Amino acid sequence: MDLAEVGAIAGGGVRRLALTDEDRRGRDLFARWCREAGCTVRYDAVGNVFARRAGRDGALPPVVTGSHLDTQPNGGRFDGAYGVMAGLEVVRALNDAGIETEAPIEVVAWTNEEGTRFAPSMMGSMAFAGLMSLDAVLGSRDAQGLAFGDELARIGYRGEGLGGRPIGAYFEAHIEQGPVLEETNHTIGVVTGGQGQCWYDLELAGQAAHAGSTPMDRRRDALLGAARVVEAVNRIGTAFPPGGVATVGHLSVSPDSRNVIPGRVSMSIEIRHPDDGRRAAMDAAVREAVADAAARGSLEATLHEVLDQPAAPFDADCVAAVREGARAEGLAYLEMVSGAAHDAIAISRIAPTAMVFVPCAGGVSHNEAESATPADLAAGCRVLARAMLARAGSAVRSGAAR
Ligand code: HGY
Ligand code: MN
Ligand code: MN
Repeated sequence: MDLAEVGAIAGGGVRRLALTDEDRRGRDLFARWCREAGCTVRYDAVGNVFARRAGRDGALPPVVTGSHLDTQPNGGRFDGAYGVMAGLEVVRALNDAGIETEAPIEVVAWTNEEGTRFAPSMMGSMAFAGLMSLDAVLGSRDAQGLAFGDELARIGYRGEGLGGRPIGAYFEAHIEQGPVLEETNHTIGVVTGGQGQCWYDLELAGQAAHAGSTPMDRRRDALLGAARVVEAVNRIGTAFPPGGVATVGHLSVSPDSRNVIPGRVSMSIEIRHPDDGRRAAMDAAVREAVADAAARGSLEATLHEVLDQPAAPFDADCVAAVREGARAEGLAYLEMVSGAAHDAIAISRIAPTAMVFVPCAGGVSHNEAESATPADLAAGCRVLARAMLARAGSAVRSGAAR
């Protein structure tokens, strides 16, 4: 809740867009708390922040946990922040219990998971995993044309080095951001993997013209074409059950004047599906719908694929560690694939990975009203701690408080 004060907005939400001053303040607060908990803190070439708690054998690959501190423009207090705070809480609990682990523990805050200011999402974790080049990350620009690298330097988090080191296991705690756990009365989601997704930027170009004097059959209306694409994307999202979803979340019109026929539209399209074959069929359907809308409206369409991310099955042993943790805590749990994307999906390409979900009210997220109960959040944190200790190996320091 103290972290949620950083970038707090009306409606109980948080706005900490990646690499803004609010993001910097959230990072600074997290780093301070980690140092106070005895961790060493460093950050890499794309600003991923790693807080390291020494283990008995520093040569062992660390067991890592974390998530992200950046949010959507209308973000909630828990998306990302929960996983980072849960990791910090595990460190604090180990300190209080006098538990020393064999392998080091690291808590990470990945840069720009949301991809809302700088697209695509999960840039920090993808760069760490070697799935996106450092140049591509540093060179990406926001809607104002500001470069990622300059903004990262401006907030003081442009460090050295990037990835290239082994991770023993990665666990991420996160709110489900969907309705399943709450509706089925389960406290813990044992996440077995993440669905695949494609992100696109679409530019539709027609002709700006006078709204009053241009006959209806002489128009090349870019917004009419965009409306047809929005309708088609929604239809495609419902045509590939179970699991398919498709969304247009961003759309801007030019010249955006009430008495000018829109000459240009730029818009986002995203599709997701747990099965890569079905997602490929959705991709083909999107391309066909765009071509149809362009032909019908005599428009030029430029479709640019921003992200093509396959489905990611998680590591069976790590999933088992989460499942055993839920059982040991006597918590009702449900095995599920994540609908939302997470840094764990990128990290699962290079390290054994699993996630712990807890319910959120009404399944609502990416919304100021996002909320979760302290009891559920604490339960998820205990399951996270058990899963991490199962992989890190632990011993109570002699003479320490039990
Ligand atoms: O888009 C996602 O799934 C994530 O919340 N950034
Ligand atoms: Mn998230
Ligand atoms: Mn999110």
